[in-house]
Amino acid sequence: MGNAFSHLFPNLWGTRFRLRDFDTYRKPVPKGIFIALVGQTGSGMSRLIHDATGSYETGVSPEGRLDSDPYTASIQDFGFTIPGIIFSDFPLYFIDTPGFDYASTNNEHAALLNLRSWIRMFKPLHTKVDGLVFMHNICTDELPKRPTFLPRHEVIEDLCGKNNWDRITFVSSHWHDLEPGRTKLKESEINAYWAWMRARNSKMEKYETPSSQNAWKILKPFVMNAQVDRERRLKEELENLKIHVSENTYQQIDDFLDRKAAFMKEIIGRLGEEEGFSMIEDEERVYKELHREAVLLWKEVEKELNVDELERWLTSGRKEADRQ
Ligand SMILES: Nc1nc2c(ncn2[C@@H]2O[C@H](COP(=O)(O)OP(=O)(O)OP(=O)(O)O)[C@@H](O)[C@H]2O)c(=O)[nH]1
Ligand SMILES: [Mg+2]
Repeated sequence: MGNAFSHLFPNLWGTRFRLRDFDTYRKPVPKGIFIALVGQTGSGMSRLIHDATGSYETGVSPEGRLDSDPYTASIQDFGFTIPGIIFSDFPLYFIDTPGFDYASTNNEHAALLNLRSWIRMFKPLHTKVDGLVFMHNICTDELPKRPTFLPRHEVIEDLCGKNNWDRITFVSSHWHDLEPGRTKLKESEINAYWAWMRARNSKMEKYETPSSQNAWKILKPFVMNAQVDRERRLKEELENLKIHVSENTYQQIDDFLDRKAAFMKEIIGRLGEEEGFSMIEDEERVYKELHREAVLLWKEVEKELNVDELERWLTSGRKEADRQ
């Protein structure tokens, strides 16, 4: 399956950053959709990314490797888009983190702190994750030894935004390796560990058998919610623009936003389903048409905003400086 998928999803790329690349990296224009994963070593964080994207580049640890050092050595992100869709329309990043071993200084709380530092350092200011997967290998016996998970409020708020507990999902894996008859026990262990989070609308999911379909079942709600958030932000920007453009242009953009959002949601809804990763002919046609329409609309907006002189005035200094 893996190899076949690699053909289908060529659009995955990884990034490692050195501090001197920092400034160039802080400027990416499209706001991303970020899904981060934390968990115990070997719980299957990298594997989940691999299953969703169909790429081995995510560095999944070899089958059968047990609890030694984390296979993923440093926090790393992977940009992924759907073939045929431009990245700014589906700017998804997976953030893979090294697993912890539940030692006193290397546990779930430390992993969240490290993730927060990494995002502060390498992502645009105020970046929040749209999804945080808390991965756990159900075959280990760690949970009963742990107190109920009670995160530090300010860390979660920095990572996910205020009161966004529903952006965090507890995902249990390796169910197919569990000895028969232990399911109920394991479920009650999870319920106890995640009780405080559950009371705040955080979900729990089982990653039953690793597959693209099951991976997306878990990830899709994050992406869908991120898309809905994005629509809200776009409408807000449009409202700000309203008094500066004609009623006709405003209406056209409003209508365009609705149509493009509906299109994106349909595409996202198919992720992980059979043939869900390539656009069908009809979709390709609609997507190209939307793109064409957008370019024309934007030209109209620029014309109506009438900022030619201002643009020249404000950018000429910069251009002079660039030349020197
Ligand atoms: N996700 C997942 N992985 C499984 C399952 N069953 C077996 N695996 C294997 O478990 C291993 C998990 O490895 P990784 O995903 O690399 O581990 P990790 O969570 O990224 O942890 P690190 O080693 O700290 O990077 C892989 O060899 C998987 O193939 C399962 O049900 N779910
Ligand atoms: Mg890993």
